[in-house]
Amino acid sequence: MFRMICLSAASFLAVSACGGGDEPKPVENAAEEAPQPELAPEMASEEAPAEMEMAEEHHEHHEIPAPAAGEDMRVDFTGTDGEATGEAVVVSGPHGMLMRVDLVDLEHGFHGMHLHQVGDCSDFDGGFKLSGSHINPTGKEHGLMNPAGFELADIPNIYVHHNGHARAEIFVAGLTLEDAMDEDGFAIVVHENPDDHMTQPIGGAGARVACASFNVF
Ligand SMILES: [Cu+2]
Repeated sequence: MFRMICLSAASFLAVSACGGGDEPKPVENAAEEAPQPELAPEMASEEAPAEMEMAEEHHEHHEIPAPAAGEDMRVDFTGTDGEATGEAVVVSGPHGMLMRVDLVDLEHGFHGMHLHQVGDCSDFDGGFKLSGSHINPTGKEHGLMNPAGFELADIPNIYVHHNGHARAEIFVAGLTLEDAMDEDGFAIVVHENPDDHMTQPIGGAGARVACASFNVF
């Protein structure tokens, strides 16, 4: 999983930085060793798809690593078709919770993501309304950039690459996992559009497109 993150982030530039003894020859080195410079791009383009395929295979079989030591909770994201579309793992810390998300099959671009009040993502065909509204114990307005904000539910947007993948590690300051896990749990909800971090009530983020339910049912 770490390898996939590394490959994804590094794209085609610096495969060697990802380490690992079984790596194919780094693209940089291939370019240096090529007898004729004009051959290098060809070699690079031949190697890159193989790397991506291997990364895909790894994704099938490896869980996303927890973001820190400690007891973690991990659940799948559910998409609007009811199928698993990624994974979320959360670890509680003394000042809040640290979470990682790993999503697939989403539309390219930035997407709003929030913590919703209820750990129920069962109504995938009904817009994930059962996950309720945003966690907001301090009674603030929505929006990280709002002078009257923000809700503890509010977190930065995630970015989905052209291949539909998004990965992020996010720290939710002031909200521990124990607090979020009240009697009905909570959910991490991904929205259709970016959150502008200002507009009420959800920053213009639109429909709910993926939902990860944390609960004790
Ligand atoms: Cu939301």
